Amino acid sequence: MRQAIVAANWKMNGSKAQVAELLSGFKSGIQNKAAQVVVFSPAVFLADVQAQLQGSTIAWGGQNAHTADSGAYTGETSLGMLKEFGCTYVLVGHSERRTLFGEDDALVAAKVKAALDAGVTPMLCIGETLEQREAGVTGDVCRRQLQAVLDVVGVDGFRQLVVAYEPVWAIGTGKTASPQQAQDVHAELREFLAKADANMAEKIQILYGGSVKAASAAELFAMPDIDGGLVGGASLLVEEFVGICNAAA
Ligand code: G2H
Repeated sequence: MRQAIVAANWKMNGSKAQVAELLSGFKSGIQNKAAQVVVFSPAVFLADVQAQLQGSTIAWGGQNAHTADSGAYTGETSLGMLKEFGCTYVLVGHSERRTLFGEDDALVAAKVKAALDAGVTPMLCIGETLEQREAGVTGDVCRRQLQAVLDVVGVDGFRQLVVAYEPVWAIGTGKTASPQQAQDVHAELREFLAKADANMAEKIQILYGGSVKAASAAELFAMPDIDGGLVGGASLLVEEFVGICNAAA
């Protein structure tokens, strides 16, 4: 039995006041004790997040981290810094990082390894573009993205990470993959991972991301291979995100 995870990815949104309002709403509204809730905050708000979530059941993390411990990397954040602010998770390989910031499979794999070495759980994001889906290569693209990480961190690494399948065409577009479309890919990914290790594949949490809303969450989460969600836009609205969290089994 895999524990559901529902994660908020605030992306580059929010203010100190909004962070306080969202977190207070999450803390009072989320009734679901079965799911692990995680908040991915912009780095500058992590001190606020830590102060407000410490002692609660909600975990938090950074949206990105550098592979190096420290050094001349202007604008970057290290895993040690994230840990100092209580982060237990880090997002790696989000499609916005891959597309807008040129992160390729090799860098994503290096970041996953650095996170594992630092004892921070990576949430590894993968997914195909619309062009790739229409060309019928969704499975190939996702398998390639997983294999690149598997080559570096191996089965043992995969025992300690979470995968988020986020079809790029569904991100922030309002187009959600249908529960069956998402389930088909999740099942395919688990099958692929089972070739490396059946036990790891059975246990690994694979979340769905891409315009998840309170109204669509229950149906998505009811699918056998969908273990929760990574939520962007709807995580900036208390009622929506609380509804999504409470829909997770
Ligand atoms: C996908 C998702 C969160 P949204 O990027 O990672 O965002 O729910 O806005 O599509």
